[in-house]
Amino acid sequence: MSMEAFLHKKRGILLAYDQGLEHGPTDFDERNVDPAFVMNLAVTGRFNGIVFQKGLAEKYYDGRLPLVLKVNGKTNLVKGEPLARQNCSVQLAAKIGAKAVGYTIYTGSAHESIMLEEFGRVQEEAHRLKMAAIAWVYPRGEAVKNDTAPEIVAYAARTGLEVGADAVKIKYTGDVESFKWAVKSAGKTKVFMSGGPKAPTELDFLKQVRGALDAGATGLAVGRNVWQSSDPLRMARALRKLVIENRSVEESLQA
Ligand code: FBP
Repeated sequence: MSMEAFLHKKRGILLAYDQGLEHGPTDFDERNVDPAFVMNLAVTGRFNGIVFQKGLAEKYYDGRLPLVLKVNGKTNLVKGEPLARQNCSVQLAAKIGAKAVGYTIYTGSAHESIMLEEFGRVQEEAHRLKMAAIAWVYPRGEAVKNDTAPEIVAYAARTGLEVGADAVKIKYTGDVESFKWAVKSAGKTKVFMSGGPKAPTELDFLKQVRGALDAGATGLAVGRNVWQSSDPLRMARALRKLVIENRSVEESLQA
């Protein structure tokens, strides 16, 4: 399946907003705790897609931009080897109007086989229903010492290709050269950089994104660095210039 619905000029920026489940409301403030605020931001900020869990999709998604429905997830209250099981059917995702399903696989976890098996079923069902399947591949658990080490990130990227993901969401390694190898390892599976916690400055974050793009990434899926910004629309504009219009970091920062 193609990621076409989420791309403009072959690039895409997804606004991720599943952190309420993954981290809890501690990520939020008075404004961005409201899913309606983020839904509007996704539209006015001209994102190429929004990522919701089922509950938010059912209550707040209004069809104004393409939806990625995340069909598994977990809280951060459970410690130990991570496992996130499916919590929404692919059929329901289709009914809500999603153009893709998202699923996190924690490779390296003692439970990775459960997620690999489940993703296999989710991917087949998604393709049967003409939706893309996006894998968040996050190496994690006791066996993974450094989840941004170049060989670990490249392994995550390759895992996305091997398991049939149309796009794989991975962390940035920190430099263009090593991320190039990750993108190459992903083959025809499109690479989206994962945003991560809010960077110290906008400049820092945009430099990371520029690096990922220069290495061949298709785009990014970002949450906190946008909706935790004091001016989320300004950040959205800068990201569009950088990612979609392929401008430099400096040009993108000029509002
Ligand atoms: P951010 O840009 O806020 O990091 O969002 C990307 C994302 O993958 C979310 O989809 C997800 O909720 C979160 O990161 C997972 O974060 P963690 O690394 O703590 O598991």
